[in-house]
Amino acid sequence: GYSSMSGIPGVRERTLIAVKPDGVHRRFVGEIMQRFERKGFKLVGLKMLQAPEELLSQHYQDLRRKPFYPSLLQYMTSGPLVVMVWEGHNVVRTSRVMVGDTNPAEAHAGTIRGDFSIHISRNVVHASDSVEGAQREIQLWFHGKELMD
Ligand code: IDP
Ligand code: MG
Repeated sequence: GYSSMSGIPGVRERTLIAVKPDGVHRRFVGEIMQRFERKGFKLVGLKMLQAPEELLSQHYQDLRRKPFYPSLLQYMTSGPLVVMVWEGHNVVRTSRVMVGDTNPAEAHAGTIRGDFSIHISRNVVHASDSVEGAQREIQLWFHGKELMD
């Protein structure tokens, strides 16, 4: 049965997906969640919040010296986020494929960014880019108790 899948290495992998303020404003929360559910991943954490700047500065710690960093923080604090943790086999890598290239102009049709965005500064969704990065981000955005087993 399905439960035996949890014995396969990597099957309990988790990633952080966030619908960014433009995605929430444009009513894409349901569409994005549906794509992950239909793909076969399991939702194990979910919250909606106005992100504190301090949290975002930790989330995007590697981008602090980029020229677009101030506008990125402005964008990410411009409205509420819907932050999720999804679990399943290879979820980190597969969700990056589902989300598409950072630059929507390069993102293929059929990906979230390819289908719903046109500019890198308003690219609708966040997805962790490595298993280690995902673990760091999940700890940043969720308490252990907020995640379902
Ligand atoms: P990712 O979201 O695909 O992982 P990162 O390089 O980690 O891409 O950048 C984080 C976010 O910063 C992007 O999703 C996008 O919102 C923003 N960003 C990245 N590069 C640029 C840029 O050149 N101009 C404006 N915003 C950018
Ligand atoms: Mg990134």
